[in-house]
Amino acid sequence: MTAEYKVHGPVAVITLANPPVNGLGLSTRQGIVDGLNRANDDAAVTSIVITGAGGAFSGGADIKEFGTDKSLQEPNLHSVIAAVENSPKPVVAAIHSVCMGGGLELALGCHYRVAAPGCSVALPEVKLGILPGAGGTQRLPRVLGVEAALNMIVSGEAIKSEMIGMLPGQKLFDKLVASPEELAAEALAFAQSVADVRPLPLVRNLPCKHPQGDAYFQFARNMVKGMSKNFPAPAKCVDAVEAATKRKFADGLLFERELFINLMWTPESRSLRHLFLAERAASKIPDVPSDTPKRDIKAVAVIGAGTMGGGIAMNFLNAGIPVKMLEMKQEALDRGIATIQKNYEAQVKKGKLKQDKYEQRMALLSTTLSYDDLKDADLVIEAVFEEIGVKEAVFKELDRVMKPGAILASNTSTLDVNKIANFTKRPQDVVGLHFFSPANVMKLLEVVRGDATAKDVLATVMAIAKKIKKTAVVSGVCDGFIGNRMIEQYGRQGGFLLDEGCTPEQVDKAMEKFGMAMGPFRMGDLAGNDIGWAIRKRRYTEKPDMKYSKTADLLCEKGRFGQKTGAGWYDYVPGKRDAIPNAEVVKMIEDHRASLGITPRKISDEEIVQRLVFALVNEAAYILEEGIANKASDIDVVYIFGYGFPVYRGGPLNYADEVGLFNVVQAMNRFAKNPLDDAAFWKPAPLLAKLAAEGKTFN
Ligand code: 3H9
Repeated sequence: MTAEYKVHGPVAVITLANPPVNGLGLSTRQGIVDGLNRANDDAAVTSIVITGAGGAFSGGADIKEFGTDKSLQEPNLHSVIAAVENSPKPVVAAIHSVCMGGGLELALGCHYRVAAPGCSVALPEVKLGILPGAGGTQRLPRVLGVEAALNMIVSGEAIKSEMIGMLPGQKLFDKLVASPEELAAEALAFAQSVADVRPLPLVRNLPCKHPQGDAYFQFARNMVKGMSKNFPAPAKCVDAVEAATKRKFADGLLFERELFINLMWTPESRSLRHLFLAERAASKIPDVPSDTPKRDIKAVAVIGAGTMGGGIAMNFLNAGIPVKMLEMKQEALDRGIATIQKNYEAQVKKGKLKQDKYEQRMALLSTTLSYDDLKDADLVIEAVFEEIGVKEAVFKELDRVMKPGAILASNTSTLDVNKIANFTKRPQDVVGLHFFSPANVMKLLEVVRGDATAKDVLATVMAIAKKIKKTAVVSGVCDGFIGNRMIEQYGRQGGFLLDEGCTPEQVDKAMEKFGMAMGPFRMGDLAGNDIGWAIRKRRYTEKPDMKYSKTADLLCEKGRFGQKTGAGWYDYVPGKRDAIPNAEVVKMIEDHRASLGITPRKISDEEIVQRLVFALVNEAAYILEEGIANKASDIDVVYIFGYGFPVYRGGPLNYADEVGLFNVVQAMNRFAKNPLDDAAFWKPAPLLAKLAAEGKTFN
């Protein structure tokens, strides 16, 4: 049982004890009901307190139980809350730390609520693609007022307990104690003080009205519609809260239940739930236990003050960690510092950063032209030119100067981390930290594990990633690691689509309609088409049989490298990022197509999306099979946080699972028959073929 029962004088205390966040799984729910029964059967008990052990009152329904039989088994959360409401003895929720989702709904079912300050209070279900399904949409408006409650429900954002609930007219908390340490004693005292109150107060009996209901809900609906394209849950939250103002409580509850169940079955909710667990699972490395000792990271050094180096440095400054930046020339350092200042000043201007915080961050930044000055750093990250000879020189210098035990990291996006590690006499201390550009903005960090990388180095960089608010995923060593290795195949398919009849604009629009932040050609223009060109030139000698479209090479031969040259697949106006289609580029593609004797055909958006996404999926299957990624969900995390894959599709492998792997393989077999495509490429990776044949999924 994951709820404890103890009696303190006349008060029974039921303590949820289901770590890490007291999720309301089956055995916890059963524990609450058993505790209530015991307390009500015990003549010596006059009132009951429900609280949570450890660092939470409750994080809500147990997300890991969703979709399993346990989530359906009695007592479900509705029955638990009904048991609380119907308890003949008063039930007091003693709330602290985290009170979210079903946890808050449970508290709202209690007769009284005593809260500690600093507690994060939220109904965050909308972030999982659902809505509060145990009365939250019906009870919260009754204690907070309709508008405040709807804002909380639609945004899912947490508010600190001291900021809500005690304002005039609000009845979320009956008492806010002075400090978390006092909660237990105060809740016991409160419970005794209400022992004789009858009838017991119930939130459901409070009125729920909005003075201009119709106009307000119309306004709310319009707002939500504009902000939540592709996400069905927010609009349903509005419907449910409106029902609270217009229907009897019991009817509103039924309506909420119906909406909750319908949302639970949507692919969007499945994807968001998958992503919630995937993001947390990414930090777990199978052979690196969570209690692996970590090295202390108090000071960081960054080699290179270019866009990447500067962005990397900002992450650490933001987290309060001092950074020393090294460059070869003072002018380069000055330029780097100026860029960092400019970025921070833009944030200050927008009101996102306070002036004093900006000054504190800049005070943590220092510079040097000498490697010897870096020797005391605990972690050094190299962000220099992507050429193995340059990396060799840097790592030999680092090996010479850095103190023993310092972690030496490379920000390489393609080079062999094992080779880089072997430039030093301490390969166990070397790791890849592949930040994505702009490094101060993008959430993804690929942590590249070399053959010799020590486990405590991995544990340390995963922890530091969390500290600088990155989502880290571990990749083995291979060309392009997880993300760029897959994107190469995506780019190849994009090229074939141009040869066969598409324009860059058509492909980009189809992918953007699918939900990608940017289509492949706009993305190429942003990253720089010369990067792909350099890789292809290498491939032409390494893999002469691999088929490529030549259009991207022709584009680069014209010097159209993308946004940085003002021209790529599209034209760009200086200072703006809008992609303007260019007739010459379209003509270049048409001429090339004609030179190959290809008659263009009309290609549907569906085919475009399938070819590009399944290209990612097949390469991902090889990556999994080779052990480059530890698990399928890691690959989904890489694509969501690093490549703008739509969140509501849960990543390429989750999407493939949703489509059905049998259907994916069928489509690939069809594509293989296209003489203008690459039949060898569409041969399903053995893992994909096996899963499809067995009717299984990646995740
Ligand atoms: C709901 O309640 C539905 C009801 O309305 C209706 C039902 C009928 N369940 O984020 P962290 C785990 S829907 C199970 O790294 P933090 C998490 O997986 C639910 N597990 O820590 C991780 O496990 P592990 C509505 C949960 O301190 C560990 O806790 N509730 C749950 O940065 C630490 O998580 C939510 O949506 C859960 N509900 O943040 C709350 N929550 O160590 C979502 C967390 O094995 N949760 N875990 O990887 C959060 O927002 C944050 O996790 C929280 C802690 C603020 C609680």
